[in-house]
Amino acid sequence: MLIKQVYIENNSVKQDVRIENGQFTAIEAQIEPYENEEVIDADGKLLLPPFIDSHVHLDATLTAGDPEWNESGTLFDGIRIWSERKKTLTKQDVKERALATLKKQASHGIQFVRSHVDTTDPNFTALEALLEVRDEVKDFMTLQLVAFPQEGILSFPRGKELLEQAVKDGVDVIGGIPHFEFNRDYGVESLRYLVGLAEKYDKLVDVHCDEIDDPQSRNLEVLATLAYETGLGDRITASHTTAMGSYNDAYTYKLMRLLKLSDINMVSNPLVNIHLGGRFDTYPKRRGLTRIQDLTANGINVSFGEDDIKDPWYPMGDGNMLDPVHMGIHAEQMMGYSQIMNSYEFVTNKAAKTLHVADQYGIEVGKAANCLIFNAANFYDELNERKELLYSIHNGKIIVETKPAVTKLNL
Ligand code: 17E
Ligand code: FE2
Repeated sequence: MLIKQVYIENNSVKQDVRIENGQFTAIEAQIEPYENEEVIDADGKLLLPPFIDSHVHLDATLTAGDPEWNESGTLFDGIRIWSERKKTLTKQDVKERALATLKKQASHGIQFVRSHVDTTDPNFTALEALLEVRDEVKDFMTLQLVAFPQEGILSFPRGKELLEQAVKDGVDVIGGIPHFEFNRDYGVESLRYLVGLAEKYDKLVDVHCDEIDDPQSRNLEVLATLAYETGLGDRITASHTTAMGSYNDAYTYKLMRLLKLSDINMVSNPLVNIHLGGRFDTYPKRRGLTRIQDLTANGINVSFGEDDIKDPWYPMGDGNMLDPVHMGIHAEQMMGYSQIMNSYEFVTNKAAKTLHVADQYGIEVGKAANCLIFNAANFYDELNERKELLYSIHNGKIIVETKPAVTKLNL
């Protein structure tokens, strides 16, 4: 297959891209087609590596309103409502909802997903379902599963045992929720425990860390210290870290040094945290996000997740990574021209680093032919005008194709 005359990642010069046997085999200014080669004429269109959702909860997806709507809009009511819904889970229910969401995500150009799955359920219904789904979708989606102890490791009956069992059952990543543990000591002990498991079983780590508007919530410094001292470094990710939006500047300055030393990855979920954050404030009201701009300026890897798609925490969501990017650059005031232009990085290359798929990822000769072609010339236009995803190509195969609709104006 030959893709003609695309702008690769906002480059100002058009190039041709050849795909053979599922790999990129040539990227040059002009390539002549072979006889009978399939040619995609994409003159002046944007070519990007595929979208990655760094953080979503596929076990809860598409359950909004069941058994009740989250009217307060707090994280805590979300956890309470989910805890009720969890009692009625069946494997088929989880599989159907997760598959529907993954197909929706694929239709918007996502090819890699990291999903948390609640393991504070002694039946492991959602875990068993998602382990099967991971296998069933592998031809169009790389799905990583995080064992996520939603109700705590030390604060939930047999929490430690359940987490280790989930790891043995085959998750890819180990999670935690230190700010939700009963007390600070439990928070610290939970982090030591889960990082110990990651060393023992050779797994990645992704912790829901300090997702609360409380400047005293300081588990991130503990997790980063563990990342540094164990040498696990960028195998560890801190998700949410919204308390950082409430930390004072002196403390944050000191923390930044440790974050850099530790090489930890960070994930922000702008849609969900702008919605859940600041709920206990009247006015002034906090935005409830981590310091995306500061972290990025300090060279720390930050990627974005959608977090929720119609569930007890967030009633919206369509599986489209342009939504968190759009919200993120608004809420964090990252609207300089080059910031907008480069904002695709939060859901592509930076996310590939977080998921540890960077070696199989990117528009380079010799790599798997995974890419997206948009009906726009650059990412600024794409994000602003939401042009069609013309093609999503996965391992050299077209898995999504859109014919632009024609709108007629009778003015
Ligand atoms: N659970 C949690 O602790 N925090 C979240 N943002 C979601 C689930 C979606
Ligand atoms: Fe989350």
